[in-house]
Amino acid sequence: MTESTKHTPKDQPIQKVPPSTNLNAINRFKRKQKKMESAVQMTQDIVNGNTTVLSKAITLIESTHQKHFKLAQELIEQCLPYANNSIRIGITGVPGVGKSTFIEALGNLLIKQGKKVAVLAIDPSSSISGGSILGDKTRMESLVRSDHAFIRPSPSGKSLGGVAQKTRESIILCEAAGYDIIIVETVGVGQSETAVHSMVDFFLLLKLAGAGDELQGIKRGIIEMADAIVINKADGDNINRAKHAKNQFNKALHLYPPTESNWIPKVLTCSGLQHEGILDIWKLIKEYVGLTQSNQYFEHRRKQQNEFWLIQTIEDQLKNAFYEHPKVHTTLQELTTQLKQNKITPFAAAHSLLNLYKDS
Ligand SMILES: Nc1nc2c(ncn2[C@@H]2O[C@H](COP(=O)(O)OP(=O)(O)OP(=O)(O)O)[C@@H](O)[C@H]2O)c(=O)[nH]1
Ligand SMILES: [Mg+2]
Repeated sequence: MTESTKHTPKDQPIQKVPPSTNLNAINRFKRKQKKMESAVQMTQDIVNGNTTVLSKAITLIESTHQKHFKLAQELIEQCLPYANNSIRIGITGVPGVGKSTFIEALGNLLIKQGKKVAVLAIDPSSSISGGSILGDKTRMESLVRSDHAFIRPSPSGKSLGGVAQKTRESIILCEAAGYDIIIVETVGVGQSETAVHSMVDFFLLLKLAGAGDELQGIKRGIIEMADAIVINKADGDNINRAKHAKNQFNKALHLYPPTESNWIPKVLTCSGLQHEGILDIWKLIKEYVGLTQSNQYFEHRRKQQNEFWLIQTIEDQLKNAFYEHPKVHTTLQELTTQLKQNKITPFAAAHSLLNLYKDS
C-alpha cells in the first residue's frame, strides 16, 4: 500500500491532483526536508564546537533575507535543547571607559579556569552608521587568538530592537556551542542598556572616577539595573579617586530599595589594564549566581525575559508590517501634509491609518 492510499477513507473518492501541483508539492516538501536536514547537520556541528559553522549560523540569524529567516529559526529551535547552561553577563559603560580591555582581562581569567567565553555586542550606533563595536579587536588580542573564546561584533540593523533580537538569538547558538560564559557588551547610548539588561543574568556598569561628584551625569535608571558598579582604571594616580568614587556610589546605592532578587548591588574598583581586581569581580558574579539560583530568582528572571522578548518581537513585527504596508506608507504621507495644514487632528489621522491597515 502506498502512503497516499493508506489514509484514504474507503467511501471517499480519491481526489485527483493535477500533476503540476503534485510536483510543486513534492518539490516544496523536498526543499523543506533539505532545510531541516541542513539545520540538523549545522546544529550537530555547532554542538561539536565547530566555530566556522557557528559564525555561519549567526550570519544567517543576522540576514534580512526571507529565505535565511526560516533556516535561522529552524536552527535556533534545534539548538534550544542544548542552550541555557551559561552565565550571561552584560557589560556597559561610556566609550573609552575600558570595556574591551576589561573583557580581555576577565575573559582570559575565565579561560585559565577552564571556561569557554563568548563575547557579543550590541551597538546602537550601528543602526545609523553601519559600524560596529568590537570591530577593532585590538584590545582583545589574546582573546581573539584563544580557541576557547568566540568574539562576534555587533550586528547592524534598522532598529535597536532588531539588532538586540539578533544578539539574543546568537546567545542561544553560543550556548549550544558550549560557551559557559556569554559576555554582551554595549556602549551606554540610547536604550541599549535596557536591551542588554533584558537578556543577561548579571549586569555590570563600568565607571570612571570623576572630578568628585560621581553621580552627576549618570543616566536615570541605570543604577537600578546594575548588579555591580565597577570603578575602572583604578591604577597609578587614579587609585585614591577611584576609592572615593566607590564610597560615593556605595552611599547612593543605600538609598535604593532592595531588589526583587534579594541581591544588594555592590561597588568595586579594578584596573582592566593591570589585571587588578578582576578575580574579585568574578567572585562577586559567582556569589550572585549562587544566591539567585538558590532562591530561584535566576530561573524566574530568565522566564520573565522570555516573556519580555515574546511581546517585544510581536510589537516589532507589527510595527514593521504596519509601516511597510504600501497603502499605509502613501496615506501616511498624505495625512502628514493634511496635519501640517491643520486639516486633520493627529488622533483622527492615526485612527484612519489603523483602520486602513485593519481592512486591507
Ligand atoms: N589606566 C588605565 N587605562 C585603561 C584601562 N582600561 C582601558 N584603558 C585605556 O582606555 C582606553 C580605552 O579602552 P577600551 O578598552 O578600548 O575602552 P572601551 O570602553 O572598550 O571603548 P569603546 O569601545 O570605544 O567604547 C585605551 O587607551 C586603554 O588602554 C585601565 O584599567 N587603566
Ligand atoms: Mg571597546
